[in-house]
Amino acid sequence: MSKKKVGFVGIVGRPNVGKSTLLNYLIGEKVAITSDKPQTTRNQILGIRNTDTSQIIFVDTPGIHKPRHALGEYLDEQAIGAIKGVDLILYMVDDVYKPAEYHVIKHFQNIEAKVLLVINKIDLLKSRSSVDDIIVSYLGQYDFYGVYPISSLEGTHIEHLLEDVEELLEENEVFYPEEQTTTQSDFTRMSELIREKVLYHTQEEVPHSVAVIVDYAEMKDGVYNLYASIIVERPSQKNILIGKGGQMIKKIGTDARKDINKTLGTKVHLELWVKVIKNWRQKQTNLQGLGYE
Ligand SMILES: Nc1nc2c(ncn2[C@@H]2O[C@H](COP(=O)(O)OP(=O)(O)OP(=O)(O)O)[C@@H](O)[C@H]2O)c(=O)[nH]1
Ligand SMILES: [Mg+2]
Repeated sequence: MSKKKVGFVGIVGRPNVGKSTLLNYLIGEKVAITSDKPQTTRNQILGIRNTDTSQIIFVDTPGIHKPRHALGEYLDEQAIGAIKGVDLILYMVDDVYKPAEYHVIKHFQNIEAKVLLVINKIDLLKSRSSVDDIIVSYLGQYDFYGVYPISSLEGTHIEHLLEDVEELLEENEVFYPEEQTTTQSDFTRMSELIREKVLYHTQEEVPHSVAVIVDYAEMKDGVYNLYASIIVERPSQKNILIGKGGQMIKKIGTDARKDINKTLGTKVHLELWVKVIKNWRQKQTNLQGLGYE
């Protein structure tokens, strides 16, 4: 097997800066779900990008924040674990330096991997000077290898970032078959797509209180039958998710089915149940079995 530039590249930063949007752009498909609400990503998600000259494994991570419950602690552990385990780090921000960024930057001490500062969402900035303001605000915070203003949504300046990433990786045998784009199981991907629709359709505490598990799936007469549970923390949240006359759960199901159909390339029949596990996010023991272990 021929050697290529190969390595693991972590995408880390505060919640909602656009890490998963970048991952999806780099891989060319929806590997990770995204939303306008913070703490969307809950596990490390590997996206594999193959080119003629490289195999780069991007590791998307949960946004680093101050945890308020066992799930929050789990999220930070996932992100910090990635910082310690990768060959290169993309540290993503979308605004000028604020003290909360220190909770990310402090984990860059005593690591060997180079850290590239990626300034995302430049499509939202009004003028060139605001990028400069962001760059200046990060001066002295850490010895970054380079600074890369990009837009993950529009794909702006990402080629330049990729050139430098490839340059910095070492030659090696590839880790994964070239057609593989992620290491997530189909069940995980499908439950995540369902959770994405919950995030899209609900507000305030509800999106954060939701976990999704696939209970059962089978292929029958060319149709993929999928049975999944949406777990919430309180009966009132269950009522919101079901909605008046079942309207909300129907909307979530219809949207999820379309995405799952696109991912699997087969007809899908989806049935959703809503269940309450009281305050599941608070307890370590409840996280296990819901995909967070
Ligand atoms: N305008 C604009 N919006 C963006 C860009 N990148 C991401 N977004 C939006 O920012 C929001 C957050 O994006 P995500 O990719 O889910 O952010 P994240 O950093 O993965 O968030 P967590 O998983 O919660 O840590 C979504 O509404 C995205 O559409 C960008 O370059 N420009
Ligand atoms: Mg994310």
